Amino acid sequence: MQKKPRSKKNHWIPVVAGFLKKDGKILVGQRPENNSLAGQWEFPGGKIELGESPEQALTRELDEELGIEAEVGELKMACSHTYGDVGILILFYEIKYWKGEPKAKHHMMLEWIYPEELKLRTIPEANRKILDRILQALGGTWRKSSL
Ligand code: DGT
Repeated sequence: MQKKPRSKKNHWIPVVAGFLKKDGKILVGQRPENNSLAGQWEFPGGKIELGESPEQALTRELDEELGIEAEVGELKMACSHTYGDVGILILFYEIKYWKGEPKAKHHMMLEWIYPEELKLRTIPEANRKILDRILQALGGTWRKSSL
């Protein structure tokens, strides 16, 4: 039987992102200009490259984007989303420990914000639609903000 040609549509890209916490706040970065979703606030991370495990990919991304040596913790949640023809599968990991101070090597700006503040920011649709779950995943030990 002849194999169907592979459609270029709906290919899926695996992405990893990290929840870095400090003093009840979470680290977010503003996506750079000349990039997809420019200006939107995201969790640091990026695409998994061929041959990498998700943990290796996130360790590399956090080094490239923030200049830190991170220990990738627990997988907190996963979600999928499609932007037009492209699908992304995002794995969100907790990052409890790292060496170095995060610097904006890739983002326009980095900010530590109370999780609730995510509601007021422009964030990727992939994250917006699961914001309740994200806030829940970030919950528990978080200090309540006044927002
Ligand atoms: P590159 O090398 O320019 O393709 O960039 P990478 O590998 O740093 O990856 P990036 O950040 O452009 O791709 C991640 C994709 O996942 C992008 O379509 C945006 C989407 N995304 C949705 N929510 C998030 C999030 O919270 N963090 C990150 N990093 N990406 C997110």
